[in-house]
Amino acid sequence: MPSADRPPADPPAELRRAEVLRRMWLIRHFEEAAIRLYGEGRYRGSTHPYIAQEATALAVCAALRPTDTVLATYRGHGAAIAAGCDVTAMVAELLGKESGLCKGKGGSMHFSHVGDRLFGCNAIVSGQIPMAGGIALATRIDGGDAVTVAFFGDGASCEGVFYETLNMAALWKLPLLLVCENNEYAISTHYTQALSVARISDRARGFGLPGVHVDGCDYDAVHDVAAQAVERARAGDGPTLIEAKTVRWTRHSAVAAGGSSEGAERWRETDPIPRFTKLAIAEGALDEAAAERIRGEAQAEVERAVEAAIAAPFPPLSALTADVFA
Ligand SMILES: Cc1ncc(C[n+]2csc(CCOP(=O)(O)OP(=O)(O)O)c2C)c(N)n1
Repeated sequence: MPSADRPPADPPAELRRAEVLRRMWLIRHFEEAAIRLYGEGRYRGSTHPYIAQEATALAVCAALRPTDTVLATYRGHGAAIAAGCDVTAMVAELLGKESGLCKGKGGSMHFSHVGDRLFGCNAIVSGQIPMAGGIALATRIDGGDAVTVAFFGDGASCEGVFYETLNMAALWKLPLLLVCENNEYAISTHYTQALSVARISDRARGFGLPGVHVDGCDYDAVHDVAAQAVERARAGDGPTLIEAKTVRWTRHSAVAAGGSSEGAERWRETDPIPRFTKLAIAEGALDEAAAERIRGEAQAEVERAVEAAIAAPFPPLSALTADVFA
């Protein structure tokens, strides 16, 4: 058949509007459950919601292949879902259960599942940036074509290892995407109080790599920028710094305050989910009933995961030193 007569090819599942919306709601409802379970005292430590930032991780990960690698922060539940991790195992991990993503030994801030290309979430601010550089270097040395993505915050972009990684990754043209999620605050410090330049993406210029600023709540815009950066990295042309501008959820974590209380609900103005839903409906990909059905199904999936996690056993004492390396 001549190409003009051929029906357009179906986009891959992760790019279809219904599937993207489903994953957005999975992240949103997962985070709501994480906050609730924390409030009920079902796990300790802290939890850092990815609410309001869902579009960024989903759009970046949709530009990747299954063999690529993702690293994220303690605010990493969204990246884990975007990377393909199982929601039931994620809730179990929150609660420290044996069926958890890391057999209950990682908790909210350390989700990791190599089988789903998630090479770890890190509680050390910026810790994953040089790790991602190292993985990208290993790929280069091994002659592979995988791309590594590191998600991190605006605060992390002020740490020394960020600059060291930019320098070496640009010098060696490593297959790396540095995705800075500028949600405006590092706990209580607004980024304008911490940056010597107007935009985090401006910092790329000093290292000789592209720096791109994008609206992190605009799924399609982030996907376009990420797809170009992935192509560049895979072609051997080196890293890209992407600044995805978002607005942080109400506060830094389920525990701590931080940020201005009068601006606490400002994230609702840039919330990517209603925006994406509106777009999908306007395009005719969904109608309102379908969008609501998708939301309800995602919520039900999370609630089933919560019930399973609560009922699941804790690891036995004999597992205490298993998977521990010294
Ligand atoms: C090396 C290090 N310094 C300080 C902290 C304490 N800390 C935890 S989160 C955080 C703020 C980081 O903000 P940002 O990078 O903007 O990410 P966000 O939490 O906004 O996603 C700080 C300072 C830490 N965990 N690690």
